[in-house]
Amino acid sequence: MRTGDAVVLALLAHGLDTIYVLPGVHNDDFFDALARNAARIRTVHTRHEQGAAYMALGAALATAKPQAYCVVPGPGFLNSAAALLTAYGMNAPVLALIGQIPADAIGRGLAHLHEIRDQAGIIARLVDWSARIGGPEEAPRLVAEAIQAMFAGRPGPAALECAIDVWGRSGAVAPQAPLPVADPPIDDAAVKAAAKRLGAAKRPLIVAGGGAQDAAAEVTRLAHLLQAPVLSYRRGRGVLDDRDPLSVNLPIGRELWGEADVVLAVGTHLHMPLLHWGIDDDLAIIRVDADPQEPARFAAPAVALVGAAKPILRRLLDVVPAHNKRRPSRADEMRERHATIDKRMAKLAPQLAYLAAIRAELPEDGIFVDEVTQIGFVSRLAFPVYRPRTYLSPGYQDNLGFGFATALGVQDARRDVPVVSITGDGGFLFTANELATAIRHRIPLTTVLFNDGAFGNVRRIQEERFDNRLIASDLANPDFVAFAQSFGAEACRVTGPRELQAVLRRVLARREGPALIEVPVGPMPSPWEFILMGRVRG
Ligand SMILES: Cc1ncc(C[n+]2csc(CCOP(=O)(O)OP(=O)(O)O)c2C)c(N)n1
Ligand SMILES: [Mg+2]
Repeated sequence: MRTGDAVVLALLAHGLDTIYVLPGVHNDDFFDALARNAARIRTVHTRHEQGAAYMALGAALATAKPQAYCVVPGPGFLNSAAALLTAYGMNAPVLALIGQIPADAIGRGLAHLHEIRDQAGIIARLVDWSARIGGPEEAPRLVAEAIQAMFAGRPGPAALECAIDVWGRSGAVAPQAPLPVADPPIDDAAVKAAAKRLGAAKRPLIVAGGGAQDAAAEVTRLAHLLQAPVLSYRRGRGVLDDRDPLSVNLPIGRELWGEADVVLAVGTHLHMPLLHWGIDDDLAIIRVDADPQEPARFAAPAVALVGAAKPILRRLLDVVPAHNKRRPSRADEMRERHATIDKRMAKLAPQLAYLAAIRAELPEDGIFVDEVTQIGFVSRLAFPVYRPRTYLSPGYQDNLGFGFATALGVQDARRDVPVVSITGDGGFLFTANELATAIRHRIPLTTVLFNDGAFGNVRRIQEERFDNRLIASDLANPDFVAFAQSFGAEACRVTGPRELQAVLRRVLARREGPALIEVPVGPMPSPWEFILMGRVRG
């Protein structure tokens, strides 16, 4: 069997049924294997490697399953790098298959097509696990090890290189079953210590991050048992249903952080609380994290529990009741806190009205894909999310251009539910070329583009902090409706939230192909006072 076929079979053996790609001569033999296996693995080709990698990222986020992309070496790999970096930051199981120059020329500087110095070294800085496939006999094991590594400890991307002359090489191939991923043993003494602290806590708070997405039921039960509010911001949204009064946003979470005696942090860097809000000796922090390095990175926690959140929280749920007392409901208190913050946040009315229009039409299991835009920033604080994995935000990379292409991957992998991508005029043109991909592969994504003719966020900062000295923040835009229509997409322009809602209703009911709704907007009120907030303790 040839190396390319061995890799395809190994992907199939791990449940992958789609690969996001941009072809080129280095990978021709692999693509021929994809062609000969087209009945079993779907090949989705994009118009830029960035798009392929973001689509794999979106598919991985939407499904919680491994997803793969394949690109040529050098420029192709570098074009995909922003998305690969984001996959790392989001702990997403993305497998990068990256071509290489002829095997015996690697590292010799002979000016081969797409040659790049130390590609393996660059890759190794971007992912935690990478290797080069040396021949067909190695392929099944390396794919299995890559995918095992993607789920072991802190999940994340992995990469495999393969040289141009290796993809087509033949050899004996033995099939390899997926390798198990063992959860680390749960530290029972630490569970007991955590349960005691939580049970005795007067003002407990739970902070849920992206690592809590697969433990929604457990977080919800703990929250109710402890009457502990659950703070989520970007990647933790949807872990607790926002219709539950215990679900709180960043400004309320900060108030509660200032008052808390015990915090249970699940699958989160705790970046905002630890770095901005402060800690002191009156606050005991319990960390649950898949990454053994994470809990003590900033300051040693009172208790650290290392492993996937779900089994650890299950064990905690077994033990907490013995140490807990019956607690009066905090629902009324939380409703009051919500009401107070909502009154302050009413100054964000323009963003809130558009978000309400989208929420009204996006079904409960529909998926909202965030982007670095005025509407996006407010969505993180105020877009109601009802289920895990239905609100996808780029996390700490917060990279412009994430939204549209990632959402295409989400909608491609979850064709059963509607997906809405929001974007600014700035972010959209990072990957707008992928409208061609959406048409070619009939991906029925709905995109709402808020056009203020500017890198609006940058522009407002220049107005407010730099005495209105505007630089590099105004944009010359195409006619977005004509632009989208020229690809064959459905497109229209709406004025105001009511019209947006009406059009969304029609578009989401049909979902035959990609649709773009342009919303011309003016400058929007700043959300930053609700995001970057000062110390409350320590
Ligand atoms: C990859 C990347 N480059 C640059 C930035 C800096 N940046 C943050 S917001 C922004 C402007 C966004 O403009 P637009 O998409 O139109 O959204 P708006 O703020 O106008 O709503 C820029 C350039 C970034 N976050 N990521
Ligand atoms: Mg803009």
